[in-house]
Amino acid sequence: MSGDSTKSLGKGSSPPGPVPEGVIRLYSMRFCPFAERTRLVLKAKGIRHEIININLKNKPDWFFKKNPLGLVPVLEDSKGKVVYESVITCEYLDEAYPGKKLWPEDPYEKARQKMIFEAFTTILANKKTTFFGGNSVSMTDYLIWPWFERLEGLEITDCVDHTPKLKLWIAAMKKDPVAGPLFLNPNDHQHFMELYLKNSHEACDYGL
Ligand SMILES: N[C@@H](CCC(=O)N[C@@H](CS)C(=O)NCC(=O)O)C(=O)O
Repeated sequence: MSGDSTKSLGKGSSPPGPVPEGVIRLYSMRFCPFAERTRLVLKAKGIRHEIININLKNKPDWFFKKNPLGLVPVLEDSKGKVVYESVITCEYLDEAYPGKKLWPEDPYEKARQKMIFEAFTTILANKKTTFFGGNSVSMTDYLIWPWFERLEGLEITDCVDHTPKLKLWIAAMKKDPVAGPLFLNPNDHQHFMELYLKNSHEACDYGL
């Protein structure tokens, strides 16, 4: 019932039971770039988690109790604490869990990376390191990556033809041990989008 590639729960489904102790639950959707941010951070930090996919074209009524906005991603822990909004979920996981810190501890360095995140396209031209936060992958990279991952599926890779630094960053992200394995086949993205735009109830489960 839980996992990256499980069928989504839709209208009429029973709400899942309580979250087991020591595990955090993510309500997600396989093709959602916002939820992918949270999945990247969960994996990068090695946090024990389970995933429940939601059929966003046929949402279960109980899902609105988790997030009144009806959007994924949503985190829920065994005490019933719920966190939604992708950037907030990522920051929460980074702060609440041990392991590699994806935002720098130093307040100024953290502010600097957040400025990069807010204005990454302009800053990119002056970037001297492989990743946005320096020479190793960090939160900024994970927050931005899901949109670049979708360029192939959207057949708009030529939009980075004139930005060689961005192309190098894309190549480096594909090799990242966290982002690389989550890379979704561009054809799957395309078929998902076609179905999603038709409001098909099958969209979120494309390929399963
Ligand atoms: N600002 C939200 C956006 C999340 C979002 O738009 N998620 C989409 C899926 S990619 C969603 O849940 N859509 C369902 C809907 O619009 O009803 C965040 O950053 O978490």
